Amino acid sequence: MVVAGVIASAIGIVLALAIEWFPTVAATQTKKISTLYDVLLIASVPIFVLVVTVVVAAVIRFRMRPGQEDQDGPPIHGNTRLEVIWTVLPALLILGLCTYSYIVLEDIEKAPAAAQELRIGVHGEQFAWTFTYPEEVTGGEELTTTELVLPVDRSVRFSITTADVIHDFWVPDFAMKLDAVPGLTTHYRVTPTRLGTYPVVCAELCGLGHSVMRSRVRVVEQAEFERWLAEQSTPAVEEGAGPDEQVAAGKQIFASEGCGGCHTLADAGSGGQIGPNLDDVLKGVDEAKIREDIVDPDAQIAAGYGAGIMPSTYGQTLSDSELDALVAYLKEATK
Ligand code: HEC
Ligand SMILES: [Cu+2]
Repeated sequence: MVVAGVIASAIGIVLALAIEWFPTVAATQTKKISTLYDVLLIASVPIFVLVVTVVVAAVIRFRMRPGQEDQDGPPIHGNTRLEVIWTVLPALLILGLCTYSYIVLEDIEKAPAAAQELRIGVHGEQFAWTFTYPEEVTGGEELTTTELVLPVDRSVRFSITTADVIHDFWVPDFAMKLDAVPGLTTHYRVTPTRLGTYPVVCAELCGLGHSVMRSRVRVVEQAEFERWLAEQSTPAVEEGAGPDEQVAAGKQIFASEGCGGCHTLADAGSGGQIGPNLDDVLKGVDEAKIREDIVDPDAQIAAGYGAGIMPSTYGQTLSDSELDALVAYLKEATK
C-alpha cells in the first residue's frame, strides 16, 4: 500500500504541477497566488491518493469470500494512538496551510513602501465599466474613460463602486477579483509586471447584459502611460472641426468605445450581434434621434431587444463634441 501510494502521489503531483492552472502571470500578485496554489496541490494530492489507496486496498483485502456470509468482523473498540495521529496530523497541516495563505494574503494587499501608488476608480454599471483617474494622477482635470491603461511595475489601488446591482471587477491575468457592492467602496491593489492587453470581466451575474460587461486593460511603459494621459485631456475632436474631421473622429470613437462589440456596422468592419444592425436601422434616421439612442438608450427600445443592455453611460463619458462626431459618423456611414 505504501509503495503504491508513494508512486501514485509522485505521478499525481507531477501531473498537477504540469497543468497551467492560471492565465498569464501579469502581476506580482498572480505569481504569489500561483505559487500558493502549487503548494496546496503538493499537500493535497498525497492525501487524496492515501485515502483512495486505503479504500481500494481495504475493499480488495477484506472483501467477503464465499462461506463468510454469516460471519461478523472482529469486535474493535477504537485505537487511541491511531485516533490521536489522524487528528493531530491533519490539524497541523491545515494550520500550516492557513498560516501560509494568510501570509500571502497580507503580502499581496501590502501598501508599497514609496507613496508612488496610483489610485484609480472603477465603476460598474449595467453593463459597462468606467475608470476614473483622479487629478493627482492626471495632473489636470479628473479623467473618466472606458479604457483602463496602467503603467508597468507600479502599484495601483483600485476603488471599486457600482451604480446599481452587485458587479465584480476581475482581471484574470492579475488573479485578483472583488465585488462592487451597492453603498460600499471596495479596494484591491495590483502591480502589473508584464506589458500587454488583458481582458476585464464582470464576474457576478448582474442581468441580461452580464456576458458583454467586458473591457480591457492595457499595461504600457511609464512614458507611454503619460503620453496616453496627455492625449485624453486634449479633446479628440477640436471645437469647430469640419464635417470630414468630425466623421473621421467619430469613426475612431465608435471603435474605441467598443460599439462594434454589440453592433454590426459595415463601414467600421464590425459584426456584433447583441444590438441592432446599425446599417439596417439607422438608414434615413435623423441626427437628433441617433443622439438620443446613444445618450438615453432606454428612452426607446429597439423592437426585439431588451432594455438595459446598451450601456447608458455614454452621455457622461463622451463630451459633447465627441457625441457630435459619433452621430455625424453614424449618419454618414449609414447614408
Ligand atoms: C453591450 C452592448 C452594446 C454596446 C456596447 C452598445 N450598444 Fe447600442 N444597442 C444595444 C442594444 C441591445 C440596443 C437595442 C436596445 C435599445 O434600443 O436600447 C442598442 C441600440 C442602439 C441604437 C438604436 C438602434 C435603433 O434600432 O434605433 C443605436 C443608434 C446604438 N445602439 C448605437 C450605439 C453606439 C454608437 C454605441 C457605442 C458608443 C453602442 N450602441 C454601444 C447594445 C449595445
Ligand atoms: Cu456586471
